[in-house]
Amino acid sequence: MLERRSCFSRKAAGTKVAEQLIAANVDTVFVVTALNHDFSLNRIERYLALIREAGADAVAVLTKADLCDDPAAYQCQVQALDPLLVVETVNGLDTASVSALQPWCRAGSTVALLGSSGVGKSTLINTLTGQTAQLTAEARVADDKGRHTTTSRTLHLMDGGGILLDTPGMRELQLADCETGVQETFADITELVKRCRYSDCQHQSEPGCAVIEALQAEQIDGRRLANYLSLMREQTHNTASLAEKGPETAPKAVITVPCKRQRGCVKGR
Ligand SMILES: Nc1nc2c(ncn2[C@@H]2O[C@H](COP(=O)(O)OP(=O)(O)OP(=O)(O)O)[C@@H](O)[C@H]2O)c(=O)[nH]1
Ligand SMILES: [Mg+2]
Ligand SMILES: [Zn+2]
Repeated sequence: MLERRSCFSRKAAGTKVAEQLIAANVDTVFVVTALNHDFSLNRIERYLALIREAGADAVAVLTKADLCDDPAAYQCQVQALDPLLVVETVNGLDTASVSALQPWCRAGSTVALLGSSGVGKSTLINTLTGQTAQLTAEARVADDKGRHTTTSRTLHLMDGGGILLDTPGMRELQLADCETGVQETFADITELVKRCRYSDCQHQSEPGCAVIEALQAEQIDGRRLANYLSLMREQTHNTASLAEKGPETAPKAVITVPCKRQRGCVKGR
């Protein structure tokens, strides 16, 4: 068995307290979002936190550009989350459009596609591999929600040697043990937090809170701050629940994960 370089997990869906592995040894994750009702900056930030924690690179892939009136406006909104994030806007059904994603799919690279049901993950796999191995199905007309067509994770080899991992659309992606990932995703807010007067500041109404000052000065966005606070609370809560459950019930496979971000660092999970 190969040593894991990167590892994705989430808190298992529902009320169950357990960590669920999603994928390992992934180099890049395409965060697939459709330019329709599915579009959510909060959800993209949630995925980015998970990916940064796992030590993989993220590419935001905005699909269904052909059905959207103003794809560039959405692209700007996603780019504003992080100036260094690669954001690609594509028509997943069109080979020329999807070729923008080829640089991440080189020989020896593994790319996982994550995103809600119906956003076009399997469609991208089919177009990138030039095959029709993956079943796809139309989303509901009323709200663009997918039909959970893909039900298992599968690997697909590209002619050039890249490997693509198709995954079922996730209904729920709860973060656990993801503090560093959240901090990296919200690097602007993390910098402000360091300047708060009290080290245990909750950024609600404390005096000398640099975060609230920045919000009032309109240097940070209210939506982004609310999502940061909510993801931090969620991951702290889930991490505590998993720890309470004890190591004997945790899946054996996730006990130690070598962390790619810092060579030689072994992150206990
Ligand atoms: N017009 C257009 N349709 C697309 C695009 N990408 C995907 N679709 C269509 O959207 C529907 C859903 O695509 P899928 O590839 O099945 O979505 P998925 O993300 O794999 O969904 P699950 O397997 O349920 O998680 C299909 O009818 C696709 O043909 C796109 O960029 N443009
Ligand atoms: Mg699918
Ligand atoms: Zn504060």
